[in-house]
Amino acid sequence: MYDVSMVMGSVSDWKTMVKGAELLKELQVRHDVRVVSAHRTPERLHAYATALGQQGEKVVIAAAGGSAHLAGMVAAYTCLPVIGVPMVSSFQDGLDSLLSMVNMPAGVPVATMAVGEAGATNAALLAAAIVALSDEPLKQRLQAWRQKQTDNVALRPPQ
Ligand code: RP5
Repeated sequence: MYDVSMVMGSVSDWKTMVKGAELLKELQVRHDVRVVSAHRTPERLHAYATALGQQGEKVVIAAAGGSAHLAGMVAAYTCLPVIGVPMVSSFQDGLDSLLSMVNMPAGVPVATMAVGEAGATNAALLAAAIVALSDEPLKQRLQAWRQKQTDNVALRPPQ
């Protein structure tokens, strides 16, 4: 059983998404990681998206770059919250990924994060926050993580 399903369009996205996966692990969020390409493996996409929820998944994190259709296509199949992470691409540092992913038609939502590693990190935190709505121990772990982050911000730069 998993609370979060992470899916990415290519193995090449893993170098970015591993940041989010590591954070989910640190927060002890049960998660699964898959590679599904909207264009190269359309049948795998259909099988993956229509099975969502069967393993207890509550949230999906979907990462893709370029045309970045994966998150939107997953969202087309499921009413679970879908958090999209646009990948850095060879064109304008991933601005194409961001604009494609964020520009969903009304009626099929994707919560799109920042491009790249910041997006991967925030997707994990947002997914954890959604799961924590019905998981008090996770809520406390998330609050502790945020407090530690706050405590680690130096008052001044090193001299
Ligand atoms: C997208 O195309 C993937 O999500 C990846 O970000 C990008 C490039 O994929 P590869 O050519 O590296 O497999 O579908």
